Amino acid sequence: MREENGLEVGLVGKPNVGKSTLFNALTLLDVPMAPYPFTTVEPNRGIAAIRAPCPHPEKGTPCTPGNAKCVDGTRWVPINLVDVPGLVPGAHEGKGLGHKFLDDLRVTDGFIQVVDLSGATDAEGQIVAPGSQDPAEEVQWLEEELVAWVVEILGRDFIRQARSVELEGKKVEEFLLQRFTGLAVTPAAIAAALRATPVDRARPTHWTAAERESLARGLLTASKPRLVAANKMDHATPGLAKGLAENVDGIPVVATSADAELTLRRAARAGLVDYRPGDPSFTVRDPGRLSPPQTKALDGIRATITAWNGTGVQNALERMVFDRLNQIVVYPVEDETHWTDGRGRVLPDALLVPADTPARGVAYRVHTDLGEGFIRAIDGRTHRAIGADQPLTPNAVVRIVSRK
Ligand SMILES: Nc1nc2c(ncn2[C@@H]2O[C@H](COP(=O)(O)OP(=O)(O)O)[C@@H](O)[C@H]2O)c(=O)[nH]1
Ligand SMILES: [Mg+2]
Repeated sequence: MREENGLEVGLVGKPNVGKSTLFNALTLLDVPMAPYPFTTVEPNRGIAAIRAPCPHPEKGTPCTPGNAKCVDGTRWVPINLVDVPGLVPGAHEGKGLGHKFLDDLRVTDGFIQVVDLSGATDAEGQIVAPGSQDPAEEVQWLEEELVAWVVEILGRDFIRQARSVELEGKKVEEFLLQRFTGLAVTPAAIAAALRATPVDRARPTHWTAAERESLARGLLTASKPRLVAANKMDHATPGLAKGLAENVDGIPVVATSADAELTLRRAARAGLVDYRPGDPSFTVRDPGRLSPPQTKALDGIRATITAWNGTGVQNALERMVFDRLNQIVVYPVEDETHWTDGRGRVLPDALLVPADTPARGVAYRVHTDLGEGFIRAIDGRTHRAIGADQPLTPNAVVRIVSRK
């Protein structure tokens, strides 16, 4: 079940921090959850959604969504989410679910690292005294695992390969791109890594171990954007939240309660509460229908989300997609006046694309033929032409004019 051409975001972290709970909340799919390590042995894939304002109120006509449903003027745009279990110290050496873990990570566009803000799980996910573990260390520790992994890939048969680069006068960019094809690394990420670590491009055999490590770090930063979900905020140990603050080593942090979000989404589905993901509050429909334990659970959740201004879960996913993966939503149409497709459907598609995608690239995403025959795009609001190389603005309504 993969949304075609869609983004894929991974959920990563040591066992027992709440990855599967977060996954279930964001997808409302049921996968096993239990307070012990490795409940989730197979990676779980599902569809989550991020919110974008729907342009339909500007037209004053209802929309006819295809891929992304519209609720009161908000579109819910699907993305792929994968729950990646198996991170333990030494994962890059095959510990825990080591290589499987790294394999799942390879294809993601970026990931959310879930850490335990209660500080009550050790590196293997065993329950320990609250506050005895520092979640900021988990972030550094994952970074080191990933760097070790990339260094290892870079180092495979390195000297022989590097020598052939030198003999054949091959471009080092090409060499690195080939090396990391499996890692979903783009030429732009390689260029960024090479800017950050100015190695001698003509002589890779001379690269020092420190240079290779620094290159690996740069590649990771550029190709796997990350966000930290500081989970179990409902049981946060005071002080730990401060240690994470707004970011840890430059990686933004969002406090979450996956547990509260899952309960609220389930209660909403059961018709017990009115709650929309991302809302800072909820209302109970009929307090008389709730059992005493339900009332107690919802009271607890209310206290948490009042203190933290929501569960943070939807917000974390959206910051990942919009801020870290730098995506925008655009609405391709065939008729720039009525904002319809060929069958008269209003704003049928909401498309997620990287913000710097030129208009022609957006055309390719709609259909290869549209990209190949691209003449120009037309802005559905201003009716001005948009050139092939011009990026679109967030929430653009756009018609692609094509020869094909
Ligand atoms: N207090 C609290 N517990 C949570 C939260 N999210 C998950 N948990 C609990 O943490 C335990 C491990 O959760 P799970 O999702 O299986 O963790 P995973 O191993 O990382 O997939 C379960 O008992 C969850 O109910 C949360 O936000 N707050
Ligand atoms: Mg799990």
